[in-house]
Amino acid sequence: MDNALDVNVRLAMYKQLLRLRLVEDAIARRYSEYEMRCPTHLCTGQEAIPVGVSAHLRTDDLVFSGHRSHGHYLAKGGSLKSMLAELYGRATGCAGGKGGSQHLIDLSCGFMGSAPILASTISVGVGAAWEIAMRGESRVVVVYFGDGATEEGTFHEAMNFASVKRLPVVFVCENNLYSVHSSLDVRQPNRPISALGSAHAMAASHADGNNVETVYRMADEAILRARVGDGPTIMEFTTYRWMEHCGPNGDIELNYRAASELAAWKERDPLTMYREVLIADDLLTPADDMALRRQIDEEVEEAFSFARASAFPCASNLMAHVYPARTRPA
Ligand SMILES: Cc1ncc(C[n+]2csc(CCOP(=O)(O)OP(=O)(O)O)c2C)c(N)n1
Repeated sequence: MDNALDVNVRLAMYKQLLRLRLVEDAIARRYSEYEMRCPTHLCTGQEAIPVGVSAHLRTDDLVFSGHRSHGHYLAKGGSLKSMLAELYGRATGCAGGKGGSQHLIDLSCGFMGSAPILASTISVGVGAAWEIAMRGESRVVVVYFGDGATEEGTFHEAMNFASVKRLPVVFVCENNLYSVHSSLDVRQPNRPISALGSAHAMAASHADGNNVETVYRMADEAILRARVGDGPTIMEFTTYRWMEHCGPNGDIELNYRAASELAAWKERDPLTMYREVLIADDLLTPADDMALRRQIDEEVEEAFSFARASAFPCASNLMAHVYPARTRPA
């Protein structure tokens, strides 16, 4: 291939894909022990999007997300130990054990927060981009959300404002075709979601979200555009969630989606497809792959041990970080 990506980038993206998959699989296995007590939305099957996007982000770039945020946090450089401790509700968690899976936040790596109120973080991300623009900085904001979030009014207000002010923000829609148990066809007319970005006069593109190199190339352009002050972009990636909407199980028995549809998407597994490409290109051997898996499994085990050995937050800290300290006028 003429314009093949750098070997180190490709291998790093494969490692990150594998890591996100093994983390989600391990959470699914451990969830039934009832020690993680927060609602948990796994991103299994959707990993290529945060991996391809984050490959272009600096630590001081900012990321906002919603309820399905594990991949977004880890790919941005978040600590696996802090994330798992958060899921276990421990004081060492990235939100001090008070947020759980849906409220990850870690300013040290530029992960500004996730919140499950659909689309709520889109407008907050646009606000952060406005500050960056006013300061004349070259930092970029990425906001991740699902197809369901585009049905909220705040999404449209945020898109309009970002466009009119030419803000350094990249909107990343992970279109996995479902909002809980409702398919896209019963919720939206037949048009690409990215067309909503075109209607707001911003750069807009739509592509396969299971091909990590496609995501990488599209994100490269969009993030550069934001960084040099050429305004916002919306990127819509089609993908598929393998697990139930919320929780560690499958949900095919609920009959809102066909087993054959899930099977067809599993044939297009972003991880397996990329492994095959790298093996065909002589960049990875099955033995390298096994060694990588062992290394990640060890990291995951260590992070679970850390989380489970950590203390719960003190009751006296309950109200800390809830509201800013009140200052009364004299
Ligand atoms: C304002 C608001 N309305 C409804 C909900 C309930 N809800 C939680 S997740 C979800 C579906 C989200 O679908 P999507 O945005 O496509 O993300 P996905 O779960 O597919 O990743 C809904 C409707 C909510 N959290 N917030």
